[in-house]
Amino acid sequence: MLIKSQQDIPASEITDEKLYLNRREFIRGVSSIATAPALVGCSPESEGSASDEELTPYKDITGYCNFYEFGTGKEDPTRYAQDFVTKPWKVTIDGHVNKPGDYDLDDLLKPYTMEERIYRMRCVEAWSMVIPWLGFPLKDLIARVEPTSKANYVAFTTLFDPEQMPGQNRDVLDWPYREGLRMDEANHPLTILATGLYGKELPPQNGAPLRLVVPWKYGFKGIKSIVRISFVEHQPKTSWNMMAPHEYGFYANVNPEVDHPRWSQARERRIGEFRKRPTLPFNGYADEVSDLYSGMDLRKYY
Ligand SMILES: Nc1nc2c(c(=O)[nH]1)N[C@H]1C(S)=C(S)[C@@H](COP(=O)(O)O)O[C@H]1N2
Ligand SMILES: [Mo]
Repeated sequence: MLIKSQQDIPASEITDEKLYLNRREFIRGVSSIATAPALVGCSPESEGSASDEELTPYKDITGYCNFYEFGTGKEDPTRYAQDFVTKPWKVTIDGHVNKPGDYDLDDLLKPYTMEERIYRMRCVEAWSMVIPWLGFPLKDLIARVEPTSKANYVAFTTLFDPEQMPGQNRDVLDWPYREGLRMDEANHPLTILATGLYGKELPPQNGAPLRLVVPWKYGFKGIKSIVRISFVEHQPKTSWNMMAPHEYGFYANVNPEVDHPRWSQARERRIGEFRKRPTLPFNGYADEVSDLYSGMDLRKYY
């Protein structure tokens, strides 16, 4: 089996954006396109209902970002994150696990081939995109580090380095950025740790070298540039919830019926489209994830 680290993906294996954008080719031309590891249909991209939707162009995904460590404007991260150092990168695993430690990112990626890392997912906030991520299921990492029965939640922390991340010198959020998931959410196969998009390494503005993607939740759950993953007993604090608890809950499941206090969440603008479209419950992933919340009042647990 061919095993490659993130660092040494040869240019010949990096799939061309045009190829990704052409969905018909995606479905039909499989065997004729030698340089397309993207065409294997075994990852959740083929299960999730995003599989037949047009992909958002690379320049929009990488040019319109939220990453307050590099400024609060949507174009700031693209401008100011370019020199962010992402290699080498270690992730500290701690808390209630049998195998805590500092794990090297390259080592975490070793089990997967390029094609195994492709996930095509919808991501939504007030705007939405369809993104061909590269990543691997968080549940694989969880299995590897062996959480104990006390681990009810997973807490994530972004790097704290105000010299490299000038936004951390300002009080816009309580740094470092923090996020969390309940253990069953973290173990869901649609929850991934992303390391790239469009067959390329993640650009710094999108959270290089390692960020969370939970496609049925609002964008702010997708914490970027993760340096610590902690297995904890109690529900961890999360950045936007600490900042504005009435506006941003811990769960943050996409829910068109629960408005943000300052705006409706019933419709979204797909980047590249003019007319807004209705937002779907759980961002269209209800069949896959709604069981996680059976019996919960989703107005209370927003
Ligand atoms: N560390 C960190 N992670 C973060 C943010 C941030 O400011 N800092 N912003 C969040 C928000 S509000 C959104 S909408 C998404 C945006 O991801 P994208 O820029 O890759 O589309 O990242 C999330 N992850
Ligand atoms: Mo956001």
